[in-house]
Amino acid sequence: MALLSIIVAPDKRLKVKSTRVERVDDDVRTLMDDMLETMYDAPGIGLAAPQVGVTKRIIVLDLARPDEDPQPYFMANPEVIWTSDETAPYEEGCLSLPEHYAEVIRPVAARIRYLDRENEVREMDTEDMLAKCVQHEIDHLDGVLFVDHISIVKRSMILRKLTKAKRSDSKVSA
Ligand code: GNR
Ligand code: NI
Repeated sequence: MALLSIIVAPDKRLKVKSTRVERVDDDVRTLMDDMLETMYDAPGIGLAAPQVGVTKRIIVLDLARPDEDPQPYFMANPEVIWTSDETAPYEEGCLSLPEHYAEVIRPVAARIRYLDRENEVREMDTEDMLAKCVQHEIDHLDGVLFVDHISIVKRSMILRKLTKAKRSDSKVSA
């Protein structure tokens, strides 16, 4: 197991469309395990491979609370195959947009098809926070961040602050 470093926006690597995995083999499983460890360490409730510099369609999730048993999901090539007509706002955060939050409107329920850790095709019905999180992770695989769903004014403000933070970080470490 290894901790991977998480890419922070603005960064071109977060805008790339990731490619499908052919099959979930040992290499993909190792990446999934490292991503899960990185996500727990952050901590976060989801992580997509492009956030750790790998442009493959792989995500991990675990929405269990700290006092509950872990409940990790490993997904390759996840696809949204149905969404509810009903939408609702939900306050989203992102490990690639640290310390910034905004309300994003998405469907409240979604059916997802994916390959699991054993390379088996599965379908899962999600709702509420899980549905929001899966849609957020699949967006990453298409180079989309939650700020791409909010007003350009709010998006520009968040990205400007992150650009400034990067500049002052590099001054400290230089
Ligand atoms: O840890 C995370 N929390 C979160 C909260 C609301 C909606 C989505 C998320 S996902 C985020 C981790 C992350 O950046 N995944 O890509
Ligand atoms: Ni994210």
